Amino acid sequence: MAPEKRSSDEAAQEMISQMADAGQENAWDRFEAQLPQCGFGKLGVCCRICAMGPCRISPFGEGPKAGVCGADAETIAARNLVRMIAGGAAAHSDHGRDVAHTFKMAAENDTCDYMIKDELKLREVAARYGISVEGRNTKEIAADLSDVMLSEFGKPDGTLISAAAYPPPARQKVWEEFGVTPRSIDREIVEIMHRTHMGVGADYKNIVKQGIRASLADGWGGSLIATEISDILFGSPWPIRFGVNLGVLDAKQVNIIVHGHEPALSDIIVAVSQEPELVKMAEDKGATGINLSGICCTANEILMRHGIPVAGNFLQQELAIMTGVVEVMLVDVQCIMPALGSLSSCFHTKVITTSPKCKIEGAEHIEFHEDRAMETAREIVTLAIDNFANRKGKGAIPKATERGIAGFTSENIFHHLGGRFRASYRPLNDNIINGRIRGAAGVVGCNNPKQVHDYGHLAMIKELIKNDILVVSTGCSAIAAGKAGLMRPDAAAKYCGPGLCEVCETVGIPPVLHVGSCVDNSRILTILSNVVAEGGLGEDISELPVAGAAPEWMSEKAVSIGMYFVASGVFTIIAEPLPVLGAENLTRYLTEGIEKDLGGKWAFEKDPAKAAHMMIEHIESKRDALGINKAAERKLYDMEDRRALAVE
Ligand code: SF4
Ligand code: MSK
Repeated sequence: MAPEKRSSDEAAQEMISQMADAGQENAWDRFEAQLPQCGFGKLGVCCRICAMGPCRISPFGEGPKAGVCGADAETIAARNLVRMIAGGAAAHSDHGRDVAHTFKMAAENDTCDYMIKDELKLREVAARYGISVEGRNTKEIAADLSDVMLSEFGKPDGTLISAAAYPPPARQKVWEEFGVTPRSIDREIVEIMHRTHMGVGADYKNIVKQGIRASLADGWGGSLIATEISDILFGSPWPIRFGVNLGVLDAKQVNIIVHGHEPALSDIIVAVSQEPELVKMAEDKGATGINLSGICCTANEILMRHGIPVAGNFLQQELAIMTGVVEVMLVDVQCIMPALGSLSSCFHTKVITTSPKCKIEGAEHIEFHEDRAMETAREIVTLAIDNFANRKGKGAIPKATERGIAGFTSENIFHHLGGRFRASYRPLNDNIINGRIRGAAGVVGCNNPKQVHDYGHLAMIKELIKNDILVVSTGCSAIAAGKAGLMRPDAAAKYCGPGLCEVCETVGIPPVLHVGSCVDNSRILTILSNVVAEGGLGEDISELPVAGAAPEWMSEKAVSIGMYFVASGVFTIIAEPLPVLGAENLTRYLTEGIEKDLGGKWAFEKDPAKAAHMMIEHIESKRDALGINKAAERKLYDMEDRRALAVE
């Protein structure tokens, strides 16, 4: 297949051609080799939960209507769906737990390689978690906060503190009445596995209900903990310039790419790769320096805090190795293709796994432990420097790079909208109410070879900003937007409708705001809560003129994210349908009925422009309901009116 049919990114197209010329296989080739993919799996009606199966239900009238145990299509598809949520919520939340352990170590140990970088945020978050902050020092507060947060994963009673501390009260009431207020994080995930075990739940709505509760434990629990602690420990992001795409690699330098999700090691690698002794060592080997860049969400973590360039998003991981100039690709957890192990054996590139949770055939393993973080980071950087001499040939780096601004958070975005002296959400709410900004959309998520790489993100985002919808973005979607120049402030004049353009140009922000990694979708939840709290746009998130989308999703984490947005009251649209279409009632519930229970619902639409218009239609319907679509009448004052207004 022609490279343009695989990716809309020129740098990616160039490397895809090179892989084809070199006879190297990539994700697109492997996808094609899988076709046609299993129809039962796609429709969600294949069950292999017990050894009486695997069972499958034919959705076309012929064939069995139930598995050996009697489970029908609705039960099977619901069980499969919520098990995806369990996988996604587990990944995010385990990430949160790991950062919480590092935080605890920093709080309790004076000689630790980590220290608390944002004391103000520590105090704010601690207060939200009910920890007294008055007259106490940083270490004491941090020690208490880390204990309380760690106990949120497995506490036996009660509900999550954050579920009562962050969302609007009206949202909390919806969850309480529907019975989905999340309890402890691990408990909700475990309960999914129990409820979907052979011979337990067989009522699809009741099965989905537990999926909803676990997704809320992810978004408002595990992911939120990951974001809050990362800000406290590694520093809260601030708007920062960055370079993006494969062209950020530099043939003259030692190239190290970090890839995966967790910031604990990569944040230390940033510091270590700038140490003069190591830079000197690289120069002694003939390099001009050490060039650090990232892929996927580890990239987003160190981009947001240090401005480290981003080499690419999910579907570019193999392409980066193909350039032949990567000395080390350092991976932690999640979204790392097993294919990297065998691909790297054709190059001098060393793929290094660092987590005991993620070992890959063909990769070297250097286990990372937070208590010897600097030491491990130096070992890895030295290994990359030594590997520079093993490079074969000049390599082939595509020229394409773009620049943009990232580093927006729920705390800092609106300092920009409000200006230095009016830091509040008021200007955002006012601009939505007066219609300059029609609403906001979160466009997030992965790449998927079923869609042309990046095209879904870009076509959707461009359609939204053209219609005066402000876009916030995370994960690989944010990287796609950055590569296309949508995170440059001058993108406003080029792509936006007049209202959004005016706001962006006045404040100096791009129309697409990079708010971080996958766990940082929790920042979007916090932004929505803050907009409600500011007033004038209803009492609940479900009343806001907002929508969410994942136009190229592929991972289980995206299902959990989508479900926690729906359960928070947000209309959420994805391209590849959830694997539930073989279960008619379940599909109808997720795309219609669930709205009555929770205020949000799912929609599936592969055409990104069409999907954007469904979001716009939804946003306009929310504006109508809020009564802010009535054009304000302009009163033209004559002299008589002016005299009447004059103060006596
Ligand atoms: Fe088949 Fe039921 Fe076992 Fe699933 S749980 S594999 S439907 S017998
Ligand atoms: S990295 S989950 S491919 S967004 Fe967070 Fe990208 Fe999706 Fe992984």
